Amino acid sequence: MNLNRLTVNHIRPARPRGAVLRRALGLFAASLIAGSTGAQAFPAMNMPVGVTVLSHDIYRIHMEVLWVCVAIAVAVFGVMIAALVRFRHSKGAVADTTMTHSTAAEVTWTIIPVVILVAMAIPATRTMLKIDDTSDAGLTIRVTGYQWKWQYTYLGQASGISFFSTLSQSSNFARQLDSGIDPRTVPHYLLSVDHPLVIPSGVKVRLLITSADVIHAWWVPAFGVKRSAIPGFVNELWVKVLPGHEGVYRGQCAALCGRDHGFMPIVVDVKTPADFAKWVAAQKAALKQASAVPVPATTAPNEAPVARAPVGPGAALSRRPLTAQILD
Ligand SMILES: [Cu+2]
Repeated sequence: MNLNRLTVNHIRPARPRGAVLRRALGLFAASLIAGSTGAQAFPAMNMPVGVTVLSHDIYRIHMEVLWVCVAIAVAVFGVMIAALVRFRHSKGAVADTTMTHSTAAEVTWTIIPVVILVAMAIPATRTMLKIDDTSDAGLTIRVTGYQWKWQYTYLGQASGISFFSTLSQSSNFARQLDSGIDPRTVPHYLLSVDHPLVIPSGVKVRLLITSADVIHAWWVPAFGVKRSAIPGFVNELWVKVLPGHEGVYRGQCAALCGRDHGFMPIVVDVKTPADFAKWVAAQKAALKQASAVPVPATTAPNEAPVARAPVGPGAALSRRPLTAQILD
């Protein structure tokens, strides 16, 4: 057998240089087009910035770490691709099978990652300490989770205001089996409540989170924070919505807490400090009026601290004002 002939017959004919270059340029152009589409879609794919001091801090760290990852990827893949191209077999490269150890290489690939990790850990630790620092709060509110609703009790300057926040009637009716109501016609389906939590913007609001039955979790994505509500424990959380971001923000219980876990949304109405002061005054006036009358009359949603009864099957049996329930 003529080995030389066999070898020659199995070698693929070399592609002309021009064809390879054209193909590489085509791939590069395609990646640029994909890149520009990706850049347009990036804000939608990326983590939301949120509206609080903490959410902005968290977003900043997220972006810093992302760019560190991009730089690492570019460096590692760049070296890898360069090595693949430069030392390819077709160019006659021969693998070095003698090198089994390099102290210099090991020191380098240990020190560089350590420096990168420490550089990322410093701002991350600073932000984590800031997240846990609930001192100097301008307003404190106790948040208690129940199966399946939230109770908000204001302390300090707004003390006396306390109400339950339960799934809105429109969502509750639509979610019943065979209700005949198309959920798509219900505004903010399963994300609306009768009495939202009301807080001022530009003020550090401390939330004391606990539970009266099982473990729940208070979570509003736009605030960048989440805390477990655990019976017998008080977890702290703080929120400072940046001025100019007043509005309604929605969240959900983030702990699987039982049958109606999906039906205890969180809605926060962020008002300017002036509007918040007006709201507090209105609530206190309503409280004063309610204390003068033995049985409080039902008032408009969002206006009076009269809680709704629990939501869910059997709710009709206990659909009475909060005051009446406490007196029972
Ligand atoms: Cu829950």
